[in-house]
Amino acid sequence: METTIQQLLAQAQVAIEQCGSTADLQAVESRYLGKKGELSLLLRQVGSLPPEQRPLFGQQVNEARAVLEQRIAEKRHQITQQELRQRLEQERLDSTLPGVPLRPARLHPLTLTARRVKSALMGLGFEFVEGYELEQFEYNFGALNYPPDHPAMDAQNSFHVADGWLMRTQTTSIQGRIFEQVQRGERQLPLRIAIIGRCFRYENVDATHSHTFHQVDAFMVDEGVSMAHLKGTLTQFAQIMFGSDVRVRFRPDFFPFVEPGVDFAISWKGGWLELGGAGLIHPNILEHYGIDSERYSGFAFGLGIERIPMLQYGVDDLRLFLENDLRFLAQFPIL
Ligand code: FA5
Repeated sequence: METTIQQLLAQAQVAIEQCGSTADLQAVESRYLGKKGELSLLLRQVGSLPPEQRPLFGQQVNEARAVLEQRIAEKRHQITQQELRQRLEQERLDSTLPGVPLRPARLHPLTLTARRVKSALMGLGFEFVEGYELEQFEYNFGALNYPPDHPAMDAQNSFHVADGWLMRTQTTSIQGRIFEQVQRGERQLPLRIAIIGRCFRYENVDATHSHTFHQVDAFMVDEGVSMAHLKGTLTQFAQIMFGSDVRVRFRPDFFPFVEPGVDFAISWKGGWLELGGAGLIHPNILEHYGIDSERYSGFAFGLGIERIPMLQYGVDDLRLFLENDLRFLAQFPIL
């Protein structure tokens, strides 16, 4: 019997030694030490021994079990260490690989321009307000003294969205909303209001026209406001934006909401460059909102934002500002 125990022990130790994984070891453990394992079977034979041999036999089997348990524990520790080393080796991160370069973030040139325009006009005392891109026909045209079916509206072909609603074609559409606030007593005269925002026109896209573009509009209403104030303000504005030696030129033009109406240009590289439209707010509009046009008058001007960086950076196609090609955008200063 003793030899059987010794044989079994030797056999089990060889099996343990040969294990290459924790799964192998698990199998060997249950084969020798499990409830129905070899050692348990051996122990069951105790009944067939003469009584005086039984205690010794039991003791030997238990000793063998203790030896195997210890051996298995050692082997398990050895295998898990080995498996861990293997995984660490396989999953090793190669920190010498070059990373993906990060571009420094920068603002879009139109955003930069809009911020400059805003700070220039705020410096001249204008308050900035927000308007609506989806606007009522009434504010975009009607409130601005366009007679019904007047051809001036054709110059601003519109995206009509629903009956009475369109995508605003000009930021001048804010005027009626502000005058209503005056009428309701929510705002007091005098006014110095400005707005920057997207405008939309249904027109053929080319190097200087897009279906979507940006405008800035500014207007002032007070006692005794004249073309002199308009010219002074526009000259100051143009000098802040383009340089202190820039001059402003007016030429007669027609917009239903101003009288007189002009287009204005700035002196640029020996010539004149047209920037936008302007004039004195039509008395009809002031009267329509209950503002006494004998006592109060106002000026208004509006221009396209895209024009400004086009001039400044010598960009000859406005579409480049709207396509978001990083090769183009990355050429502008970060701030
Ligand atoms: C107006 O929109 C008037 N609201 C301007 C105004 C305001 C006049 C206040 C008088 C008093 P106009 O349609 O000319 O006017 O447009 C003004 C500027 O917007 C143009 O000079 C141009 O710079 C820009 N603009 C107009 N249409 C487009 C377009 N399709 N794409 C890009 N810029 C445009």
